[in-house]
Amino acid sequence: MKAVIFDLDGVIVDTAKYHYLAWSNLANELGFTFTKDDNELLKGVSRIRSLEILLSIGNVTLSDEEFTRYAEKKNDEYIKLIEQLTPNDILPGVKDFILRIKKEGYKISLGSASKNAQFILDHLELTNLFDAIIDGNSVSKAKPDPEVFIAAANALGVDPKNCIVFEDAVAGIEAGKNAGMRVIGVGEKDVLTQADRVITTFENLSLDYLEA
Ligand code: B16
Ligand code: MG
Repeated sequence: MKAVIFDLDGVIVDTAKYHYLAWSNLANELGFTFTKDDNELLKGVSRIRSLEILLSIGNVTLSDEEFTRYAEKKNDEYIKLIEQLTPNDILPGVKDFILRIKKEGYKISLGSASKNAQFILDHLELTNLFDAIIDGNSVSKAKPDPEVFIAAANALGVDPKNCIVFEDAVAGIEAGKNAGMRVIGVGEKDVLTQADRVITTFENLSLDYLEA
């Protein structure tokens, strides 16, 4: 049996702009500026680790209580923004690609760091297409640890070596390789150097590409 595991943010939909808006508002409140370049460091990274990185950029220390409160505040703002997501926000070619590989007998799973993955998939009306959904609520170790992808392979009952991962983040590509899977990067070749292959879009992506 063969399987394809999809990362969510940056692969199926791009909510990086909403994460950025919520994180930069938080930084402003704490008295520093958080730039778009800084935001690149948070892609594929868990919420808690993201806040740690943000605070180190601003040289800010918080008590545990404040830390939890700010993480919740950021998430509340992010959720308000992603409530507006609709199927029109699915990245070009993704849904068609999923439908084509399912027809070919591939099992499919989500492998995302986000605790909001289910909410996002529901808004995109994609939930029913997945045989398994593994997200930030089901795992404890963040990418580049392979836990999320191994859990996806286990949920599908597919050997990791027969799984192909689609990922947009450097940490996620490392996680896929650490899981013993083939990894296709979604984005720029010079950034995603550890991927077995890199694509820029799912539009007109041939299924032969998966077999090669
Ligand atoms: P949440 P992915 C990741 O999703 C995002 O890339 C990353 O920017 C975000 O911090 C992380 O989810 C956690 O998200 O706050 O919603 O739990 O790319 O792994 O699908
Ligand atoms: Mg991602």
